[in-house]
Amino acid sequence: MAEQTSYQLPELPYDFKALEPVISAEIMELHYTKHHKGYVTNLNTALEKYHEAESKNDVAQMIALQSAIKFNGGGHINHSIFWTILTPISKGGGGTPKGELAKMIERDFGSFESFKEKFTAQTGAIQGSGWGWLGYNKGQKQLAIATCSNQDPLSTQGLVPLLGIDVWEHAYYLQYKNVRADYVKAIWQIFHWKNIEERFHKAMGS
Ligand code: MN3
Repeated sequence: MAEQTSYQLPELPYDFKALEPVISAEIMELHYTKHHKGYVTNLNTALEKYHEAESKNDVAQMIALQSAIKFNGGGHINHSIFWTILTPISKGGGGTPKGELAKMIERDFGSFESFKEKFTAQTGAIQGSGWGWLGYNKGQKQLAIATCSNQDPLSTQGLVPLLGIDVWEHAYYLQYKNVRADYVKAIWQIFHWKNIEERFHKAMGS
C-alpha cells in the first residue's frame, strides 16, 4: 500500500478552562477531545479505505467514501482554524481588528459595528448545524460573510477562511442551552484578531 499521511489532532494553544467565562472548560474538553478527535479518526479511516479502493480501481467504493471524507475532513479543517482564532481575554482576546483588515472591513461593510451586526445575524440564523464565516474572496479582492452547513469547509464557496464560529449545538449547548444568540454575541470577547489578521495577509499575498 502507498505511503499515506495520517492526520493528527493539533495541539490546543491554551488549556480547557482558558476561554472561560465565554466557553466553559467542560465544553472545550468535550469539543476538542471527543468531537475534533472524532473527525480526525474518521477522516483517517475514510482515507485509508479510499486508498485501498483506489488501489483496486474500485470507483464505486471511492465515490461512496466521498461524503465521509468531506464531512470529517471539513470538521478537521474547521476546528483546526477555530482553536487558533480564539484566545483568552487575559491574553488579548476580543477588541477590534487593526491595520489593513480593519480598513477592508470598513470598506466592505461600512464599519466594524455593521460587520459585527451582519455576521452575528447571519450566523445566528443558520438552520441546524453549521458555521458562520468571514472569508476573503481572492478574485474579487474583497471580504464576504458566508454560512456553511454541517462541516462543509469555506473553500467550497471559493473563499479563504479568516474567522469562523462553530454553531453546532456541541459548541455551546452545555453552557448557553438553546440560546445560540447569547453564545454568538459572547464569542466576540475571545477573538484572536492578531491570528485573523495574519490569515488575511496570507490570503491577500498568495
Ligand atoms: Mn464543533
